[in-house]
Amino acid sequence: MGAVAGAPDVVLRFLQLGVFLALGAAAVMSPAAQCSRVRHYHFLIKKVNVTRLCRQKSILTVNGQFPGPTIRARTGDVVVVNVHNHGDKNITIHWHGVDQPRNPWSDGPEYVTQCPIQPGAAFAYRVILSQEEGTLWWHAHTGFDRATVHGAIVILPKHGDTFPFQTKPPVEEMPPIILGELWRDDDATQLLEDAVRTGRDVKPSDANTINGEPGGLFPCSNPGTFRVRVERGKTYLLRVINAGLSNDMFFAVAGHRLTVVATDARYTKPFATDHLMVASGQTVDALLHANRTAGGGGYYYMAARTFSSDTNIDFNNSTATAIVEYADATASGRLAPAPVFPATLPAVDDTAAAAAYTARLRSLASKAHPVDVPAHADERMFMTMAVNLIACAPNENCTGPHGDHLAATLNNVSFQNPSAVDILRAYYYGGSGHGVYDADFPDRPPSFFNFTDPGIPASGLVGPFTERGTRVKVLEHGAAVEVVFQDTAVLGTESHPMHLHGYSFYVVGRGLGNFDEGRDPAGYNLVDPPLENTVAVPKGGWAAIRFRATNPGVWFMHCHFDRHVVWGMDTVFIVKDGKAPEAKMMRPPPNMPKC
Ligand SMILES: *[C@@H]1O[C@H](CO)[C@@H](O)[C@H](O)[C@H]1NC(C)=O
Ligand SMILES: *[C@@H]1O[C@H](CO)[C@@H](O)[C@H](O)[C@H]1NC(C)=O
Ligand SMILES: *[C@@H]1O[C@H](CO)[C@@H](O)[C@H](O)[C@H]1NC(C)=O
Ligand SMILES: *[C@@H]1O[C@H](CO)[C@@H](O)[C@H](O)[C@H]1NC(C)=O
Ligand SMILES: *[C@@H]1O[C@H](CO)[C@@H](O)[C@H](O)[C@H]1NC(C)=O
Ligand SMILES: *[C@@H]1O[C@H](CO)[C@@H](O)[C@H](O)[C@H]1NC(C)=O
Ligand SMILES: *[C@@H]1O[C@H](CO)[C@@H](O)[C@H](O)[C@H]1NC(C)=O
Ligand SMILES: *[C@@H]1O[C@H](CO)[C@@H](O)[C@H](O)[C@H]1NC(C)=O
Ligand SMILES: [Cu+2]
Repeated sequence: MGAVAGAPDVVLRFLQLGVFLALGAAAVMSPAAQCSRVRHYHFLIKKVNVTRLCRQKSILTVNGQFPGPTIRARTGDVVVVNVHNHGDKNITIHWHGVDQPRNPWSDGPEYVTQCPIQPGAAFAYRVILSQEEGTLWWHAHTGFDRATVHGAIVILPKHGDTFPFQTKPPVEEMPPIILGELWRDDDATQLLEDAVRTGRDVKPSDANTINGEPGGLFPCSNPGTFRVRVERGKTYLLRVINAGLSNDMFFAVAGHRLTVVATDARYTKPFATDHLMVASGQTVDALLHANRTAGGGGYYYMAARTFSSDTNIDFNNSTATAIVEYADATASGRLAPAPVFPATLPAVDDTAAAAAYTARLRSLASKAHPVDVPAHADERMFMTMAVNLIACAPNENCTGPHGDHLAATLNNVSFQNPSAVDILRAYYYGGSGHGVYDADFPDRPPSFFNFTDPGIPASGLVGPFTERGTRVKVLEHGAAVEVVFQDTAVLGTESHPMHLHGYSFYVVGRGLGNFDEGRDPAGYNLVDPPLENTVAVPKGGWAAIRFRATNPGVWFMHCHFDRHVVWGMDTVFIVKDGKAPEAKMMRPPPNMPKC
């Protein structure tokens, strides 16, 4: 098979949707299952040259495509992706937001669930779609490789099922809209490696992108700038993915309100909004009703700009654009008028616009379909998040703040990846970890202070220094788990998008300042909280999540800003097997990459 390998997304982008719903190309009927299918894809990791921002550069891609190929499937399908590494470095792929029931073997984070696929080697991932429906994505889970190694996963309802939202006429699909970041001159992977070695911050990207292109507000914008043609009177389903490495992003379409219907591949109660705020790692499904009347030329920008929770942190203050073009627009080519820019796109530092959007996300709960949010928690964890320092060793040259190494922590532990063997293998074969990890990740921070007081760094009472460790948290099978993430001001407050592998979780509460254990739980939403895989914890605030630990395995949890990942704002949950055979981890596939 591998029909999709060659499917030129670039061409498909300009086609209307009938084609997109034609799932046949890559599908193979499994003899065992009538309703769900096994679909096969081939991913060839290779370098290609592209031109962006007036420069030619070599980038790592899947199948030579940037963004990479879209995986299309239906709820309940299994997608087998054969990854062949024809690049010149180690790589792994993660299926972001796919719960992978009982199957951590195919989850992807390097040295957490697998050893990387080395140059010349291959690995077949089994991506098991269970409850997910809507939009997810896949990306490299090694260093900064996901800057260019990423693509969409579109999960349609099962055959015969319909979307829970109704539109008249029926909704039309649009190609996925992937927000990303671009470095003009630098190799993103090299940038990160240099930053990690020297301890300094990573240079910010030179542009945000929509489907790999900065768009018309930049010099040398490519003819490849993403354009989508719409027909008046039709309603389109936009699938927006934030693949950015360090940016949360606002998104809006000029002249059109959007109706949000899902986030992180879980449906939401529909709501109309002038802008989205998509945190790094998150996805949003939204409807666009193409109802602009003639006049205005028929060209509208869709635009993405950074939402910066702390403008003291360096970022590129510019806006990526793509174009929505009405089929009956009055002129075309050189005569086409400049597209209208979305006046509703919030300013980069508009924290209120970000919070107002996020507060409206609610899952589809009703009497007939109550959500299964745990009413009580068996395990309660309170996790402080901080950017810290690690002292420079005598034999190192550190160019981070004060001549030390930048680091980041959860509960003052700066997570260190093992490098000789992965945690999953050590757990599965070794039981107690064989010295690869320690099962003592703390449930609480070592000290309590006024976490969000901006005076902390200067106070001298709380130092910025921390230590590394490979410390994991072991959970009993079936435990109801609550985690409260608390931002701190140790080296400055900032919003952090926290992502959990292996699970979606309910976001039951959020607030500004310090979490109050006595007062805040009373305000939790246990009725219709949104089900997400990535939660944007507000700058100088907290967010509370709940989930039931029914998926056995080894699951990474980390900030989705990639430099924070390598600095250590991570931990791992090991969820034990249950008693029943169907509550136990699957056996490893025979072809796991070796270290
Ligand atoms: C990319 O460009 C470089 C320099 O122009 C060239 O040496 C190399 O062969 C090109 N690579 C590919 C894959 O075309
Ligand atoms: C963004 O980065 C580009 C490339 O470095 C630079 O030319 C531009 O001035 C920057 N724009 C802003 C608004 O920061
Ligand atoms: C277009 O549709 C939106 C709802 O999606 C509605 O709010 C708006 O008033 C409509 N505009 C026109 C010009 O009909
Ligand atoms: C970003 O750019 C806009 C427009 O040039 C400007 O008004 C705004 O002050 C800038 N914000 C920051 C934080 O640099
Ligand atoms: C540190 O810097 C000095 C001077 O630039 C250089 O000679 C030395 O090799 C560097 N050491 C390391 C470990 O990079
Ligand atoms: C914590 O710090 C904030 C900001 O400085 C301050 O407003 C608040 O009163 C402090 N809380 C306590 C309990 O000291
Ligand atoms: C974090 O750990 C380091 C090293 O053990 C310690 O010196 C520091 O005081 C701790 N910081 C906090 C905020 O607890
Ligand atoms: C690639 O992976 C192998 C196996 O884990 C490891 O030994 C090697 O050091 C890695 N290479 C790099 C450049 O990290
Ligand atoms: Cu972070």
